[in-house]
Amino acid sequence: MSFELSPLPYAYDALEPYIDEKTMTIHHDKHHLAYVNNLNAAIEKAPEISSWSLIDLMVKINQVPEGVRTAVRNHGGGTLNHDFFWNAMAPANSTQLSEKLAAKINSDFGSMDNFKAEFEKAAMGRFGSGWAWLVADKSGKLSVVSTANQDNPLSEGFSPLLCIDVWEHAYYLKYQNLRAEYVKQWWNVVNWDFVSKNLG
Ligand code: MN3
Repeated sequence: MSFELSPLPYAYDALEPYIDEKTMTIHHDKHHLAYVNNLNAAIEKAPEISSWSLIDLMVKINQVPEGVRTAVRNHGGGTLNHDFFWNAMAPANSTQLSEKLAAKINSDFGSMDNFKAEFEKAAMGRFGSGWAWLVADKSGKLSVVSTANQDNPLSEGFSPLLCIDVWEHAYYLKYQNLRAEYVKQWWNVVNWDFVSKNLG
């Protein structure tokens, strides 16, 4: 079995003006595709994991054969993280937070503003390349974490609800060095239906 590049769930220009068409095109068609291809190349060398799902690969990363573990971590993470990221965005003002998620954010962060501030801090505080995430732990409690490179919180026992890619390739064409501005504008295209669904 080999993994395939999932199509974007909307048009390349659907997130304009917050995320531009050129960034989305290169990000999906070049960067995401490279992760998928490199993951498949790694798995070809380790047939014992050829039936594992992307989620299995991330949850059980420490059981992946050592010879391909770093490649699977980087490119399996890159494949899954981008699938998740595309689905975590939607055209501006087209989705809505569920009452259940709104209540959960209030109870675990104090308020929506506190949650957003904490999430932005994680996105800004990630030095170099990586991600910021809203996650649930095994007890269901929500928190914000950041991961380096293409690591996924599934490998740390968390369930992801939302993520933002803070690699420069996610924003540099439009925002250049202004990561804070990208993060601030990105809230306009968060897919709250998706985040609410991930709460379960
Ligand atoms: Mn990326």
